[in-house]
Amino acid sequence: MSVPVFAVVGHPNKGKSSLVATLARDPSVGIGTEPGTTIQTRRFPMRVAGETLYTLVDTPGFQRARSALEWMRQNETDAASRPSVVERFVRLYSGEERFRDECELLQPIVNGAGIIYVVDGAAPYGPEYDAEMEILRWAGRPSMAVINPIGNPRFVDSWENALGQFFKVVRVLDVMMAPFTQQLEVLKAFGQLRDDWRQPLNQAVDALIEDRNRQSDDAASVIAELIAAALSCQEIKDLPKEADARKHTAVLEEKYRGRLRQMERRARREVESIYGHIDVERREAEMEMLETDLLSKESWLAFGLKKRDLVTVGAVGGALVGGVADAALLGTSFLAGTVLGGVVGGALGYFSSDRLADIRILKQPLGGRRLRCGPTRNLQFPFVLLNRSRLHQALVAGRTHAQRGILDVDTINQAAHDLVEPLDDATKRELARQFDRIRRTQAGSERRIRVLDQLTGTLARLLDESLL
Ligand SMILES: Nc1nc2c(ncn2[C@@H]2O[C@H](COP(=O)(O)OP(=O)(O)O)[C@@H](O)[C@H]2O)c(=O)[nH]1
Ligand SMILES: [Mg+2]
Repeated sequence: MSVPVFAVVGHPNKGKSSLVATLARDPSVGIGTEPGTTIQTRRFPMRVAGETLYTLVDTPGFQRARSALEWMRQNETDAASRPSVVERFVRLYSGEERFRDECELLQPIVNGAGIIYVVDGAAPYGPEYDAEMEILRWAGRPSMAVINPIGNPRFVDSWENALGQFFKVVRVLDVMMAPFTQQLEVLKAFGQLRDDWRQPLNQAVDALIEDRNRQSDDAASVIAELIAAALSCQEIKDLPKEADARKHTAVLEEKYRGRLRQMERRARREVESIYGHIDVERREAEMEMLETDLLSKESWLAFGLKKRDLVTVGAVGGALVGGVADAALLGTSFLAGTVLGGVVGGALGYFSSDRLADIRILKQPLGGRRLRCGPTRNLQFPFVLLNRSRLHQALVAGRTHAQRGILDVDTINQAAHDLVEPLDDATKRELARQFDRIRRTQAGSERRIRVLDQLTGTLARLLDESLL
């Protein structure tokens, strides 16, 4: 079965390269504000699991469409000969400066590629485009048009009328921002251009959906690991007997937060690479914000969590009570700890704790003392971390490879409502149970692996819901 090949052509600076980057998921496609960024034709195969689903050919824009068409008109004998006139044109002028860009962009079409003609729906239609469309019609290949509304859709209607006369299929697609489902629609439309492309493009759509699901499963697994690691995270400092513990707490706490920050950053990188976004520059409110998040009602509301959820969360199957009992046990008899930060005032402290983690001073068997920061017992913490991760994942999954700017991840300023659905009560309870189990299992243990699997499953479901 032949792999469909499409040449993406049009006027300079209309988003041809952006369309190629989006549909071939390729960040290496050159996109520029200056016309003339694309000088040479280049093929970009869309591969999933090593198999090429289709190939897009990026091309330079038309420069001298009118003179080119004039030459073709002079050399035509009858309508049936038009494709061969275009071929002759390319053969004749290849390597010459005058029609360099025309030859570059027509070559793949002469070689058999289908045509995708890109126009800008924010700029008015004008007769200078007629020559371009006429040449493409002469080439006699299956073709469709894409109207890319760069910034605004003001002229989309008039474009639709004009393009409808030259192209059987016309679609509006914001090539830089197009959501996944719209990309699939356009691929299906490509399939209508030629009978023997229908099946490969339907298969391509299936493969892309499957790949998308795999990506969200992988992202779920990364986020589950992040939450587990963050819940287990602790920072320890051993001190000689005479040392003043209070002098070390600030440093220890900062180290602890630094570790959490690093974990989150690493997980974000991993999620980005799952979606093929490597080396994305990120603007984010990091863990400092996380603590603000923990304290701020706004962030709770933004994520659809309410103060009363703490009670729901805390009441899960006696989980919290169990947790507190453990701590009390460790604190008094086993490690003879005291607590700075005033949280171990009993169970109530845990319900209302706004702190990320506390520092404990533990007596060592051979004299000296051990300072320990974390693991956190804050109940909001895993939820806030989860929602930060969901927001980031949604932004990354929704980012096309034509977008080259900074990825702006800011939990509170973003319209988090729109991107991540609030958790329903059943899911909150399920998550609370799983978080609690994580707190009670050792990293690397069989039980931890089982809980991680369950949490990954819950998260995969959550991420899938936001997929389409
Ligand atoms: N805002 C916005 N900018 C776009 C869109 N498509 C293209 N651009 C910008 O327009 C410029 C030209 O895009 P490019 O894809 O290189 O156009 P080409 O010359 O036709 O290949 C770049 O600065 C793009 O970022 C779009 O859909 N929205
Ligand atoms: Mg280009």
